[in-house]
Amino acid sequence: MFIKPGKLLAAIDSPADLRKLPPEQLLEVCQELRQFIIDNVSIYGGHFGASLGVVELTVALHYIFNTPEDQLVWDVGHQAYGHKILTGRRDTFYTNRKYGGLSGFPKRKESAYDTFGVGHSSTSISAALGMAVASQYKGEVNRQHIAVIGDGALTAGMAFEALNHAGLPIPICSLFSTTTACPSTLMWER
Ligand SMILES: Cc1ncc(C[n+]2csc(CCOP(=O)(O)OP(=O)(O)O)c2C)c(N)n1
Repeated sequence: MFIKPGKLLAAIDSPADLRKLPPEQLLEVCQELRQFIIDNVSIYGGHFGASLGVVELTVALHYIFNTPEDQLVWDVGHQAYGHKILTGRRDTFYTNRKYGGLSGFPKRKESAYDTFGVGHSSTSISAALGMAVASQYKGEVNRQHIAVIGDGALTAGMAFEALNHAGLPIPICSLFSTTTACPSTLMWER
C-alpha cells in the first residue's frame, strides 16, 4: 500500500530541500512528517512513540545544522524515523525493519546522514565526542557534532563517563535530551 506524504514532505528529498523553506512552513512539515510516521508504522510496524516525540526536534536539527557535514548522532536510534524520512529515505520507508529493507536504526552503510551504527543505548555522547576530537585534529573548525539522547539512555554509566570526558577541551558538542512523552531540551556547549 502506497502511503502518500503531504505536499511539503513530498518535495523534501534531503535536508537541503528542507532548508530552502521559510521558517513559517516548518510547523506544517512537522505535521506532515508526524502523519507519515503514524501511517507507515500503523501499517508496516516499527517503533511508534519515540520518533513521534522528536518530530519537531528532528526538523529543527536538520534545518539549523548543516547535515551531513555536521554530524548528528542518535542515541539508541529507535527515534530516528523522521531523520530517515527527511534524509532521502521517504519513499523506501515502508521497508523499515523488513528483510532487505531499511534498518530500524541509523546505519552507516545506509546513508551519509547516519554517522554511527546504533541500537544499543547510551553511546551517542562518546561517539559525538570522538567525532568532535577527530575534527579538532583535522582542523575542521566549523564542523558541529550533535548527540541526541533520551533521559532513559542518559542514565547509563557510559553516558556519564562520556559527559565527564567531554569536560576536556573539545571544539563544540551539543547535547539534546528528549523524552517521548515530554520533550525537554538541554543544550550544552563548550
Ligand atoms: C544497552 C541497551 N540497554 C537497553 C536497551 C533497550 N532500550 C531501547 S530504547 C530504551 C529506552 C530509551 O529511553 P530514552 O533514552 O528516554 O528514549 P526515548 O524512548 O524516550 O526516546 C531502552 C532501555 C538498549 N537499546 N540498549
